[in-house]
Amino acid sequence: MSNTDEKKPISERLRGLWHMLSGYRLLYVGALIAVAFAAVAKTSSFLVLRYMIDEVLLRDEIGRAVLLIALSFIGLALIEGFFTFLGGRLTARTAEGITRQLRDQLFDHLQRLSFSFHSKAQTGDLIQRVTSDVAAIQRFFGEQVIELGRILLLFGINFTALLLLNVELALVSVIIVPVLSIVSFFFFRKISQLYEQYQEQDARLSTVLQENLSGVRVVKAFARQDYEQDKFERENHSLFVRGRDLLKLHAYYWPVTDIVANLQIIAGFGVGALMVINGTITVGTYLAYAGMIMWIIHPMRGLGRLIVQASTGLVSYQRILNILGEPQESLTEGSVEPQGDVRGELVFDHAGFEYEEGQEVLHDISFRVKPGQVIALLGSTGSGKTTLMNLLPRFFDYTSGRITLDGIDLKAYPRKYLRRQIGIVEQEPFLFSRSIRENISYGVGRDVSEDEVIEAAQAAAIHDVIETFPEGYKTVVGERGVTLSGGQKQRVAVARTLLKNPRILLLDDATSSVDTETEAEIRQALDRLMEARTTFIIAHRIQSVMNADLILVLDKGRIVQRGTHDTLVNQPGIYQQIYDLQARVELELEREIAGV
Ligand code: DUT
Ligand code: MG
Repeated sequence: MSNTDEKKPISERLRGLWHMLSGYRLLYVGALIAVAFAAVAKTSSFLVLRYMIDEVLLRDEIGRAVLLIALSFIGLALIEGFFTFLGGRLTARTAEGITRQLRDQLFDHLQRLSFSFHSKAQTGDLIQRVTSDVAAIQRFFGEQVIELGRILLLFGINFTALLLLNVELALVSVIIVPVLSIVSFFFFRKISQLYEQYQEQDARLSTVLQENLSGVRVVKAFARQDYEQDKFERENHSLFVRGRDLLKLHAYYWPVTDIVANLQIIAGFGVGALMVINGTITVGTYLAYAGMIMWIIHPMRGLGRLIVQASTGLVSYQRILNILGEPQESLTEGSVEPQGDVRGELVFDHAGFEYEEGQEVLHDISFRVKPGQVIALLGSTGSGKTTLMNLLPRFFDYTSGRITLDGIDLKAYPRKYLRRQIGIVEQEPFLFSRSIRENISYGVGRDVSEDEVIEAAQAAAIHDVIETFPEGYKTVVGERGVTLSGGQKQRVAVARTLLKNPRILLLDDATSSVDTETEAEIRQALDRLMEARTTFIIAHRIQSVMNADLILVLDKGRIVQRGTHDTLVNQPGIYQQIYDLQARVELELEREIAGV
């Protein structure tokens, strides 16, 4: 995702974060107000303290006043406690709410990103952004911002109160603030940087883990556990180093600021004591000042700490923003508003396609398909068969020439409409860890009855297999349920497509992982499926393609031969070679079986 990892200036990120609060702003402002009340209550208790000492104790007017003062102390403590509690509740509500909102938004966005984004993005990295980066945002709003508000308020209120008591004292007690600010700023920049590296490394580790788990069969098959373990340990160690560096920096920061802050407090106490001796201030003022200076300096120390912590939130926000900034592919946009179903007439007119600019993988593809015809694509691996098919549902858009469907440019159709009209049985079908029934009825877009599901499964020659499972159609696939073989998965995928009943059918090697006998069964199902539908079929066995209306032989992204089986067999070229090869193998097999 490095291509999009540009950085927005901090002011813009802050504005973005403010925007993120939408829907919760009132609640959040309420939280801040509550925190302000709590801070005012705290400062007031220092003023009550001063009043008590100067006006009551020193003047021997005890009695009723003491009771009042005691009551006001208790009252202020209660008020502070209540508002602190209220502030906490409101903050938690906001933080939970916006992180839920953010996670939804991210998931939604990820669902709508293009094929090309997902084929390049690393799953582990994406998962990390939806989980750990969102958690950092949650801390940002749930703890850091509110704490920041509290600290600023405490500072502002106490400083104002001090100014009212004695201007000189007030100024003395903030003399250190510029120094603390500079130190904090320096650490803030450094820590942001380190944290960013930490998060990147964390993402790398997730990717290694995720890839390793997804590819666990390959790892085992090649006995590469040691290699993978080394790789993981290397990345893990690197994460450790970064985490350690981060902590080290924190470890420098705290003592430095602690020392500076404590010096300030001692100096403040000293100056205040001198003023009492000189008679500039009263003892009550001094005691109130002693309490308040704590609430001026501690916030300043905390401020640095918080700004540093909040910088992690800003980094995470940037990482999330980079995903949200990826263009979505519109599902509904299109210059035509098609009604009903397509007929399925396709024209490729010198069409070409490139995944990366300047590297064309399909060149000059021209052919016509009438509605209901069957087109077979044949060619060696990497020749562009899947790529050609992927142009039809607009997983990718062709980059040169033209493709029309029913006479209208393919790019004019909304993707959602096209994808409803087109059914795909993929090369490696994916099943969700849900029940078989749900997998078959996935994406049909309407309620389907049990009978329909069974009918589709029967047609796809998988019904009998499902019946043998302990819970039949309710059996959950994968992880906690049964594991299906490659061929069984393909047949479930065929059933799913049958049920969807699309006008155009794309079969990408739909029978690659089944034996010849099952293939014959599936082919019957497919033949039924192909009736009256425009069908593209990719297959490696001549038998699967020989009945096609048009066979296209691809080589390195070009059509090198075209025609029906009868013409192609009699033409020197790739098709004839494949045919000869397969016919010979079959003949030999027959001979062997016959025992000749
Ligand atoms: N290619 C990419 N990016 C992709 C997919 C494929 O650059 O996301 C390249 C790889 C290959 C060419 O495009 O050089 C055609 O790939 P395709 O998957 O279309 O080949 P195929 O004919 O379907 O091969 P196979 O029979 O192995 O499925
Ligand atoms: Mg392919």
